[in-house]
Amino acid sequence: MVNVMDLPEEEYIYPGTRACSGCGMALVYRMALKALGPKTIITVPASCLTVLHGMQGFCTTKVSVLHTPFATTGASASGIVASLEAKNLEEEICVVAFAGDGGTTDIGIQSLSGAAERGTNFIYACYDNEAYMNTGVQRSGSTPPGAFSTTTPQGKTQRKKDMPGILEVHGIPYVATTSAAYPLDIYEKFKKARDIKGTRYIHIHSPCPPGWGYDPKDTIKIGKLAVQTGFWPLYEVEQGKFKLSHSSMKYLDPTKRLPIEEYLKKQGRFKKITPAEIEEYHSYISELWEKIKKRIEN
Ligand SMILES: Cc1ncc(C[n+]2csc(CCOP(=O)(O)OP(=O)(O)O)c2C)c(N)n1
Ligand code: SF4
Ligand SMILES: [Mg+2]
Repeated sequence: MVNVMDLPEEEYIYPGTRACSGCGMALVYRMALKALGPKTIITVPASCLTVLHGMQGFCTTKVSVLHTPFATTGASASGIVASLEAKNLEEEICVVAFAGDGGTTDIGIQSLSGAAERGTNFIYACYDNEAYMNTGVQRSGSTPPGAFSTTTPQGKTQRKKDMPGILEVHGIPYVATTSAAYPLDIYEKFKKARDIKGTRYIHIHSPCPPGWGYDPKDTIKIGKLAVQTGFWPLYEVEQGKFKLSHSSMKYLDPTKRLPIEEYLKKQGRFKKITPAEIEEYHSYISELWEKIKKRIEN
């Protein structure tokens, strides 16, 4: 297991980005780049991450970044990989697509699926702040039930799309979930993914203070609660083999999980959640962990 002393001192994001204070995504990106290192090319669709990079003429990162139209993240990564292959640089330089949940679960899903089906040699990272945040909080396929957004003023009624599960059935060599609240877990998973060939997919739960309605100082607390309540399990699927990550292991035991209410009541976006919706969370979490238990036993 990685410890804090293993982290490289080198930073690949310059200080003073345009992300909000307490942004989970900014922390995720910083840790991911530490693991990926300088020989990396990133492609990013429209999102808060585009904004983090700055206005035209500036770039807050030390690695090359391509800004691509919303639907084309997987396709643009495929193009970069093809050009590196033509120059025999594909072993040396790692291509990484970094997109939000809207750009992944809805708008970019077809080009991502195409790239995964072709086995394109790249990492696709989805930072999941559970809505279209950059345009003012609209619901996405990844918004959880009961959450307020400007397009679900009474709370979303559908479940969150299981994007890691969708990528898993593409038969790719590596799928993982992680969280902004577990920086070492992020580092470890990106580092591992860098050394695997083929399409690798990492889905990262990324709390967002203005979009979720909590104080910026509480980003880590909120992110941890998602894991501690069992709502967001951390795991890897390597060559089809499921492995629960260390930080989620103890939540196999339901008595160790914190009540989901602890997570929901700390966020303004769940202000109007009903008792029936909370009950639905209880069923969702039990079903999720029953499936995890079965996968571990098999
Ligand atoms: C084709 C297209 N449609 C809509 C937009 C407007 N737009 C820019 S960023 C964004 C939200 C992206 O949401 P997500 O992918 O979840 O990333 P986040 O902003 O949450 O980081 C939208 C709708 C756009 N740039 N291009
Ligand atoms: S709106 Fe949310 S995701 Fe976007 S920069 Fe601000 S904190 Fe980060
Ligand atoms: Mg989003």
